[in-house]
Amino acid sequence: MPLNLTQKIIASHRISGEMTPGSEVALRIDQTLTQDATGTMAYLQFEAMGVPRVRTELSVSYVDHNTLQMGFRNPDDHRYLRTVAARYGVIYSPAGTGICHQLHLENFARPGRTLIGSDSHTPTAGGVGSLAMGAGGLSVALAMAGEPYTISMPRVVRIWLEGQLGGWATAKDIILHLLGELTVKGGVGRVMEFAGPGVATLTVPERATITNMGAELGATTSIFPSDGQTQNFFRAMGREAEFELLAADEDATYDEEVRIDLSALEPLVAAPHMPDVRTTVRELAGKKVDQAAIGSCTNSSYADLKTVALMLDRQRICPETDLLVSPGSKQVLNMLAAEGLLAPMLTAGARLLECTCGPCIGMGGSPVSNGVSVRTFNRNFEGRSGTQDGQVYLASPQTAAMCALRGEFTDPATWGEPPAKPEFPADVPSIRHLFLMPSEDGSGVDILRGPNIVPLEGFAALPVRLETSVQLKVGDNITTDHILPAGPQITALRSNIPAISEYIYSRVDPDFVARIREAGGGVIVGGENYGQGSSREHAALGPRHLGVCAVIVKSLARIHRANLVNFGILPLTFVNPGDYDRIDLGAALTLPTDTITPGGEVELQVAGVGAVAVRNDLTENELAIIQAGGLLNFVRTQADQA
Ligand code: MIC
Ligand code: SF4
Repeated sequence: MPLNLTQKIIASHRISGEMTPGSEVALRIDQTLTQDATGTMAYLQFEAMGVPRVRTELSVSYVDHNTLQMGFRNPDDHRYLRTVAARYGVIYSPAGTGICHQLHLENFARPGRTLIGSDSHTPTAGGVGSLAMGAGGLSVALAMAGEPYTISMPRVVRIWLEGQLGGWATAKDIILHLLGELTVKGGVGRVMEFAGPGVATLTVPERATITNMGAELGATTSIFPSDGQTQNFFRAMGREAEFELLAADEDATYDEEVRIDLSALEPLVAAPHMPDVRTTVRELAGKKVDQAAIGSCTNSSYADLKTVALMLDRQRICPETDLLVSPGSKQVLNMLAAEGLLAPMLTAGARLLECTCGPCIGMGGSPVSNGVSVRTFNRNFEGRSGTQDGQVYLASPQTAAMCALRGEFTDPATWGEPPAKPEFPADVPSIRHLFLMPSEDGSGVDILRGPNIVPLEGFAALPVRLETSVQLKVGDNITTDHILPAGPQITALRSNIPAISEYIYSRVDPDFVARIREAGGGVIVGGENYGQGSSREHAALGPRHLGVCAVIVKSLARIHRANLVNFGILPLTFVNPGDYDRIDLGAALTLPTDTITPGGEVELQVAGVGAVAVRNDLTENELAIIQAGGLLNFVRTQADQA
């Protein structure tokens, strides 16, 4: 049977399960990646598994999020990550080397391999034909221990690209267009597989911009074939031996199709506060811009920044506009330096930041009060920039650079000729020597922990009957940034669950933590696409620590749903979405958990309302995990039984 690209990789890694959409499939995982903000938990969990060494082909630990080092916490975490990596056979990328997804693409991602990463933008590696998925830290820890990763077999959407980008339209505009068409939940349960004659016109860094931001569609992942463009990229990265051709079979079939005519695209923007609020740059002409920020795992490649440098050459940015530039990796930075491309940016007035996530999660670089910030990033959730009333617009590097030059959005018709698309120089400087490669035997390595690293707590099994109450009611599209805000103070507590739990929902309802403590636990009621965004399992661990036993919502985002299961929280959905309106904050409810069956319906009894039907989409295994009080308990019990 002819297979599409997604099915090919799944078929070659499938340990169990059927390839029919919605069935549970367990996959062998070749590669894993972690970053520091989620990695400390992932390695603490890995340690708890008692496995002597990682069992993957390749595992990398990147430090790119928590690099501000205001006090001992982050540096202590980095030291822990460095030593735990050396002990268990993980490659370590020190702070400042680059952003995990950019580095992984440049150095390790391979066509046809499976990759899971404790970061939602892991699909970036789909730009070279990897089947790369974001996951919670515990799922990544299990994959490092050699366990399969289970997904619900996605529907495969063929994104058929025709024509060629023209004028100032860029790869970023392709994904902003798609987000406008499909919305932030349009990709849930789906893989976006790119095909068609337009594919060959896009370079790997352009493809990676698209697969990166496919995460904002809620997609399981996004993937491009591996072709001549991919080969050029591997050659430039000095790893042509790792290249292989990979494409869908000629007559492959797909579950859905979306067609995009690249020639019809123009520069686009996602307006505050969701990546799918699509509008054109043209329509915003005249809007004052206080800040432009160029970088993040979406748009920090050599080609992106060289284009910006060429646009800024011999110009002066608007004195009222702040311009921040963060290269994606030291390789990018070195290439810019070698070609004399930093001077034009700096002389024009840009501020050069470290090769890290930086302003993307509010680690510095926050805009002024109520300020308009045009960012080349992938998320513009309210408050994520660190300025609660900041107005963040997502756009291409070209659009952001032009906004910095002019101090406002302007019609691209007035921008003149765009610079030619940059090609890699003949000699791309390698930075691979900066990675700390683990030695064959790490058993003698001392793992060093600071006081901020608090060992994992144990969680109790699910009681057979829950007598509880609604402790929070929220609306649609709640992001993990709503559940657990980012920023330097809070993110520094990622390895300390009791401390970070104090911030759960702090920006949505500052009384939530005190209220649920007082009540001794409770449930959260929410709307559509609950938990979209980040893979941070702290958004499940924190609520679990506070006694959240179930979330009852209209629909759930994939990674957050998996994290809820991993930590023993019941993810339930309303059978009749209208029931959402009947349940109020504070309502007492009972849930007979012993009557829950995989994929079945049960009735909650809600005081003052009566019976409310809820369903679950849990597999037998997932239900057993929740009943055990979470995946770690479940795995331990299984190991004891074996
Ligand atoms: C993000 O972009 O939101 C993050 C910060 O990279 C998260 C991971 C985290 O919260 O540590 C993600 O995308 O998964
Ligand atoms: Fe880092 Fe931002 Fe990318 Fe998340 S989205 S990995 S914070 S650069």
